[in-house]
Amino acid sequence: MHNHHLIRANLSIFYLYFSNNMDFIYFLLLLSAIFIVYAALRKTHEPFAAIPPWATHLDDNGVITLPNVFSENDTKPLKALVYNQVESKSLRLGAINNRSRRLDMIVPLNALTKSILAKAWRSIKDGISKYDQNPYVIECSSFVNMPYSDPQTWHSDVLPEDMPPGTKLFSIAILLEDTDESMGPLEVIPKSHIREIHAHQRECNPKLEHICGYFHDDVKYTSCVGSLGSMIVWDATVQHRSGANRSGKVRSMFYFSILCGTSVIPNGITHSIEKRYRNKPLRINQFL
Ligand SMILES: O=C(O)CCC(=O)C(=O)O
Repeated sequence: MHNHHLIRANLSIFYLYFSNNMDFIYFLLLLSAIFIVYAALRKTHEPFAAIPPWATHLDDNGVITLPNVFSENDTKPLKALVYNQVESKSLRLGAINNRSRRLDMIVPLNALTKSILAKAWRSIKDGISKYDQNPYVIECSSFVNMPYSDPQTWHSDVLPEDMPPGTKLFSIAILLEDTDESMGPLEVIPKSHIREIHAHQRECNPKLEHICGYFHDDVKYTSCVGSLGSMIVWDATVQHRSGANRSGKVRSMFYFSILCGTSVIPNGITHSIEKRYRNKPLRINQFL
C-alpha cells in the first residue's frame, strides 16, 4: 500500500469517529488552545532575536571588524570634527597621549556624533542587547596616530577581574580613512579576554614605554584593517595595542564605549568623554 492510501484510510477512520458527535468540535478547540499557549510560551522565552554570527565571533575572540557600516558621507564630517578639535578652545585630551605621536582627543557629543552613535548602535544592537538593552555611553573620543608613531605595549583597558559578572564594556571605533597594516592599525590578541596568554605579558620598563611594543611581537595577533567607514567592536578586557605606523599617513578613528549591565565605571578605563557626562552618563537609546 502506498503512503497516500494509508493517509487517506486513516483520515476516513478519523472522520467516521468524530463526525457524529460534538467531540470533534471539542477536539479542534483543544488543539487551538494548545497551539495558542505554545505560541505565547515561545514568545515569552525568546526575548531576543537569534544571535548574529558576528556577535558570536566577538564573544569568542574579543574583537570583530564590520566592514562598510558607514559611508563617506558619514565619515567626512566626522573626520573634520575630529581634526577640528586640534584648534578647538574646548580641546580636552584623554589619558592615552604620549611622546609616541598619538592623541586621544575627546570629541563633543553633538548632533553629528549622536547620529553616528545611533547608527552604530542600530547596527550592533541585535548582538549586544543580550548584555544590556540600553547601555551607558561612557566614552566619546578619537585616536589619532601620527605617521611613524611607535606601537603601544599590549594592554587591556580593563582587567577581566574588574568587570563584575554579568557586565561588559565594549569600545566601538569607526575608521576615518582606508587603513592597512603599514598604518599601525589597532592590533588585538584574539581570545585574550577569556584565556591567559603569558607571552606578551612581560613588564615594560617605563622608561621604554613608548618603544616597548617593538619587542612584543612574539604573539599571534589580528590587525583590524579595513576601508573607511568600517566599524571595529572590541571587548575592553581583550589585550590590544595601537600598532607601529610605518606609513607616512595619519591613521584616525572615532570611538565610543558602551557599558553593559552596570552604571559603575570600571577601574582602568580612561573615561574619555566630555566632563559633564562623566557623573551623569547617558544611555544609548536616547540617541535613537
Ligand atoms: O590606537 C588604537 O587603535 C587603539 C588604542 C587603544 O585602544 C588604547 O590605547 O587603549
